[in-house]
Amino acid sequence: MVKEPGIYTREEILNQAQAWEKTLKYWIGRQKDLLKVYPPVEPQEVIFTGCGSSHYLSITAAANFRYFSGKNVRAVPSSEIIYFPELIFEGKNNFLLVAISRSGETSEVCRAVEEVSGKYPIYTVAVSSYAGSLLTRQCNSSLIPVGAEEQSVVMTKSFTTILLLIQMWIAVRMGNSRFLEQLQSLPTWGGRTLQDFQEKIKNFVQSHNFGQFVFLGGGPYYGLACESMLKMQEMALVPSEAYYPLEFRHGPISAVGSNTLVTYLDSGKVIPAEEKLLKEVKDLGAKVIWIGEKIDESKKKVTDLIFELSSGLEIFPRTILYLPITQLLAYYVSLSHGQDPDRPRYLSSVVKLDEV
Ligand code: F1P
Repeated sequence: MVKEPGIYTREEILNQAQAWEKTLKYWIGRQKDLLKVYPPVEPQEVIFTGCGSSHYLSITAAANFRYFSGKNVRAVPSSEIIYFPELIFEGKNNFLLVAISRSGETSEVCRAVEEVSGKYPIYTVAVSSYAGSLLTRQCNSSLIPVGAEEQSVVMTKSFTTILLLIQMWIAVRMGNSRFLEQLQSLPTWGGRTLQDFQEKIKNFVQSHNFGQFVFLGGGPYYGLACESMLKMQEMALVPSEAYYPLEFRHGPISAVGSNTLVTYLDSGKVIPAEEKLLKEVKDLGAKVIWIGEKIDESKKKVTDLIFELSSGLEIFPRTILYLPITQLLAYYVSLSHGQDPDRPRYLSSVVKLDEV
């Protein structure tokens, strides 16, 4: 029987709130175990690492960890840890290295952990959809979500569910009950939103013909803008870029035209220069999608499609709600270009490189 294009990806996007629910339920009952996932000596610096989607996940996870812990935290792609460890670890003590990988088998992330483990004072935590994967065996401890395994090559529900588990870990570790409480309301909200938004995205994509995609997000949303860019590249095989919003004003705006779709992930901070930027790209002929908690009247005038989350959640706990929308956008663009979102060209679900 011929497989329907994109069937796995669609299921994984639409049912991701179930994995959020399972993960929350499992780990809420095991908070003592979450507390144990931490170095015996307080770390001086925290590094998040991964490749591809898991690198973009690291960027957002690092912003969360920084905000709630006040520590020095950064995200570094795993290949940089292998080839430039001196730029990251030299001259400092007691690192916490959080290595993220859906498969737990990607060459660079496993190699990065192996490379630096004996050499520097590092405590390692693996975050993977699969218990027993190579990465989980290499690290001092691990965090495994529930129901985040995927059949599709591209990461969708695994991204949001792993991020949610990391947020739970941060909330428990930092003793932030307000953050933990807000995270627990995500599954109810996620299911409803996806149903409401799916048709809207499909109709919008089917009534336009875009050739260039831009995702803008700042603060904790920058990693999400990057991940949205990657989804578009992987599923639809089209040019796609991500920027901190005002960075787009410094050059990339020159390439905007009537076939450009700009998706703006609004953090909720009042930033008049960003609103002006949206107006400028619209005046240049681009279409603008707005995603955020609640839109101001003035911003409505500079957007073509609005996704109001109305979650009642603060800037960090509502993070994962932005992603199903951009995942569905990439999914429908992929189908409209005659691609199979489940099977991106030249890509496998695990990248194994003999040379690293
Ligand atoms: C990372 C990754 C994904 C990409 C594709 C290939 O995998 O590069 O970002 O979408 O699936 O693998 P992992 O280390 O998270 O398993």
